Amino acid sequence: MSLDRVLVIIPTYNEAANIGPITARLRAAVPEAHILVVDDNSPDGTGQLADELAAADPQVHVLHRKVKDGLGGAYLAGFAWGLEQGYDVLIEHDADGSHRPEDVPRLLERLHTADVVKGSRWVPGGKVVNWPKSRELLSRAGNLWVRICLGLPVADATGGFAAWRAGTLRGMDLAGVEAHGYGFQVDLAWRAVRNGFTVAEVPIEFADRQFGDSKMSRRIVIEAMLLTTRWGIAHRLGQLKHWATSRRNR
Ligand SMILES: Nc1nc2c(ncn2[C@@H]2O[C@H](COP(=O)(O)OP(=O)(O)O)[C@@H](O)[C@H]2O)c(=O)[nH]1
Ligand SMILES: [Mg+2]
Repeated sequence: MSLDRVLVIIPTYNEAANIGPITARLRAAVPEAHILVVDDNSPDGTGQLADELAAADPQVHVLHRKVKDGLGGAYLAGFAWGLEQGYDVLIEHDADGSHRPEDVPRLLERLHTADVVKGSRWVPGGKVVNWPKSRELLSRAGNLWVRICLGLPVADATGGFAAWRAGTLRGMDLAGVEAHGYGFQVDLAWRAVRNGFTVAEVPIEFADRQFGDSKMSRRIVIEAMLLTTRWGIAHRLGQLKHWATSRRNR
């Protein structure tokens, strides 16, 4: 299967200081890739800046959404657009510089022998730079909870840097995705694993944003925790039922 046609999707909400530099870095790091900015009508004019970038470069595209509707919704809209356009690979990439465009070629290389590749802060070689200790703790605790609930073989399930084969996304019922925030990343990884796809991780260096504000909120964290817990209870009950049935039939 060809992995030649690559689309990097960048969700944006108030990233006016970041969208130009990140687009330029991506174009330099992966010249063959196309870029899709999915902007939720940012009050700071990010959408207009993206339009200007697109007007100057046929490999840059923009999807405008009317209202801020979460990172999950933005990615689902971007995936739908990219799959319809026939891209082979769809990449999730933040606008704020936390993900390094220069790491994209390593994700793409690894994708030759995996169904999805996540950039991971929590595998050997991965690291975070300048991140507040509180954010690091939250990420580590969140990933531990994901592991306890779901037993996912993924160290950084909440991370938002990933390369998906189009066929993987097509094979995991995206219409059923429930989460909007970080839970969205867990939802996707969990869906991929349940559908029998192999999830690989490559180490990345994750740096805190220099410009603009994080959109993380208490609501996003609580959503992720509640959803993971609910999926975990269903998953563990299923395992218990399976174990009881196989014992009875022994
Ligand atoms: N379109 C869209 N993008 C969003 C939304 N929320 C966050 N983003 C983008 O998603 C990426 C990650 O968000 P960020 O605030 O950096 O989260 P953090 O890195 O966890 O603090 C950035 O590119 C944001 O601009 C949203 O509601 N809509
Ligand atoms: Mg960020």
